[in-house]
Amino acid sequence: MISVKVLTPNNKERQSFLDEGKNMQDHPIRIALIAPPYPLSEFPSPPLGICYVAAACEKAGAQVQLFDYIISEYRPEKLKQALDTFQPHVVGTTSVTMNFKKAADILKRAKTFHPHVITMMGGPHVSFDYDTVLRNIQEIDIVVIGEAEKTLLELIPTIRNRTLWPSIPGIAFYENECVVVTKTQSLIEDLDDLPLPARHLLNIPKYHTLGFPISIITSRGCPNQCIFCQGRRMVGQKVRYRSIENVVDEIEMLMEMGFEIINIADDLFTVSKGRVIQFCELIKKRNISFVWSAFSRVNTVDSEILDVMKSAGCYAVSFGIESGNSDMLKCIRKGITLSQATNAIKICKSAGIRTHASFMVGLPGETLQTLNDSLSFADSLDIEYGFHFLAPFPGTTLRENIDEYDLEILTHDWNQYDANRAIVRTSALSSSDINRFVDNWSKEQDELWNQLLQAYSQSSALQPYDKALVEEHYKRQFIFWLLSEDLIEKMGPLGEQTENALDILSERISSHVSKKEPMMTSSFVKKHLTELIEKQFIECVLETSTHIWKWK
Ligand code: B12
Ligand code: SF4
Repeated sequence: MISVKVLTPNNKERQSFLDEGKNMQDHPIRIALIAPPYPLSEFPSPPLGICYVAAACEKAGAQVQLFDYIISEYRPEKLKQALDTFQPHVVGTTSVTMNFKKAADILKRAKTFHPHVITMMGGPHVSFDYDTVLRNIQEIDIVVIGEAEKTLLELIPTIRNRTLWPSIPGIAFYENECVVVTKTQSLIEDLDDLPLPARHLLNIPKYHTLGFPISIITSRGCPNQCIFCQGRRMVGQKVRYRSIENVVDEIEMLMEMGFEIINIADDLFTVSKGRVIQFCELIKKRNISFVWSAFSRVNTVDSEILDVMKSAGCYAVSFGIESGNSDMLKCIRKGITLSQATNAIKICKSAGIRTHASFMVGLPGETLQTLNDSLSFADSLDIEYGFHFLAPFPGTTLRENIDEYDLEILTHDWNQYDANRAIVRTSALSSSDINRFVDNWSKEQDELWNQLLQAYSQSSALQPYDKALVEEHYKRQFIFWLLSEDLIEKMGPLGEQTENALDILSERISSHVSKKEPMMTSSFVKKHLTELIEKQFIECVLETSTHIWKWK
C-alpha cells in the first residue's frame, strides 16, 4: 500500500501564501510553544531548539509565548489556564525520543481543551518517525521535519489555510488516510541570517538558580558517519558556520544576561582548526571573561588548538570515544583510532583542559571482551569518563539497517530510550549482561558516593571538596523540586499578614520535600531560600493585606 505522498508547491500556491503573510501584519497569529519536562539528570538548561523555533515564528510575524515546563510544573489544568488566557491559534512542541510520549500527551491535551488550535511538533524524534506519529496520533496536525526556521517562515503565514499546506516544503501531515510529506526543505546556508534564539521568552532567573551552563551553537553539520548518531542526520554532512563575530556577539549578550559558563553544543566544534583559533582570538581581543566547554573529536585536536582554546577560557572538552576496541570503532564507523584518543587526552592534559570521555555499551557485536577492552582503555586514560547505553533512535543508520548488524532491539517503548538501561542485546550478550557490566563498574563509585552522603548526614568530618560536592548535590535537587513542582507558587500565598513569612514558607516547603529527602529540614530550606532572597530571585510582597512569596 502506498501511503506516503511527496508534493511540491506550484506558483499559484506560493503567491497565495505570500498574500496571506501580508494579512499577518494586521492580525498576528498567536503561537504557544511548549518545552516539555525533562529530568534533572539531563542537566536542564535554557532550551536551544525551541528558542530558535520561537525566534523564527516571531520573524514570521507571529506573537509567541513559551510555556516552559522544564523549570515549572506541567499540569493539564495549568496548561488549560495558559491556553485560555493566551488563546493561541497554534500550539507547538518539541521532543527527543525519551520525552516524545510526554510531549504528545501535552499536545493531545491542548487539542482537547481548544479543539480548533493547530498543533505541530518538531525536533529529532518526529523528524524521522513522522509516519508512525501522524498515523497514530490524530491530535498532531503537522510535523516539521528537520531544521525548521526556513520552513516556519513559509508555514506560519499560511498555517490557518490547510489547503496550502501541501505547498510548504519540509512538513508532513495526515490527510485522507495518507501521510502527506511535502518537498524536502533545503538546509539553511547562511546561519547568520537566523535570528538569535528567543531567550527573552524564557524565565532566565529561574535557570540561574539551577546554575547549569547555557548552550549555544556556532555551526551546524557533521561530516562523519557514526552509525548510532541521529544528530548528523538532523544537521547534514556539510558543516555550516556562523561568522565568528555573530557568535561572539551572542556570547556577550549571554554575559549581559548573567551567564558565565557556556557550553558550545556544536556536533563537532573543533572541525575547523583555523576557525576555532579565530574565535579564541576574537574573545581575547574583545577581552571577554567567561569559561566554556565544547564537544570535540579526538582526531581534530592538536596542542596548538588546545593551548589557544585554554587561553580563551575553555575549561573542559568532551570526547565521544565510544569503545576501547579497534574493531568496534570500525564497525560503528567512528573514524578514530585508539592511539588518536590516547594522544588527544595527553595533549588536553598538558594544555590544562579538563577532559571527559564518553563510551557506549551495547554496540553491535558487543561481547564481554569488547566491554572489558573499553573499561581497560578508559581506565588507562586517567580522566573522568562515563558509559552510556546505546539507544537506537529512529533515523540512525543502525536502526534503519538493523538486519545488517549483530544487534536486536528489545523495545519500541520510547520512554525507555533514555540511555540509562540496556534496550538491546547482541548474540553474545543479553540486556542483563550489559546492565550488569555497567552496574559493576559504577558499584564502587556508587558506594563511595553513598558513604559520602552518609558521612554528611551524620555530620562526620569530610574533606572540604567532598563536603562542597554533597552540598551542591542537595542544593540542586532542592532547587529543581522548587521549580519543577511550582513550590513557591503553591506555598507562597501565606493567607495573612505576618512577620515570620520566611519561617512559614520554609516550614511548608520542608514538610513537603523532607518526605522525599530527609536532609531537607526546615533550616536547610531556610538557608537556601535566604540565598534566593539575597540574590533577588524570590521576594515576599504584600497584596491585599496578604503576604505572598513570588519569583521576581
Ligand atoms: C546540545 C544537545 C544537548 C544539550 C541540550 C542543551 C540545551 N539546553 O538545549 C544537552 C547536553 C542538555 C542534551 C541532552 C540530551 N540529549 Co542531546 N543533543 C544536543 C545536540 C548536540 C544539539 C541540539 C541542538 O541544540 N541543536 C540546535 C537546535 C537549533 O536544533 P534542534 O534542537 O534540533 O531544533 C531544531 C529542529 O529540531 C526543529 N525543532 C525542534 N523543536 C521543534 C519544535 C517545533 C514546534 C518545530 C516546528 C520545530 C522544532 O527546529 C529547530 C531549529 O532548526 C544534538 C545533536 C543534533 N545535532 O541534533 C543532541 C541530541 C538532540 N541529543 C540527544 C539525546 C538522546 C539527548 C538526551 C536524551 C541524552 C541522553 N540521555 O542520551 C538528553 C535529553 C535532553 C532533552 N530532553 O532534550 C539525541 C536525540 C536523539 C533522540 N531522538 O532522542 C541527539 C540528536 C544526539 C544523538 N544521540 O544523535 N543534548
Ligand atoms: S557522533 Fe559526533 S562525530 Fe559522529 S556523526 Fe554524530 S556528531 Fe558527528
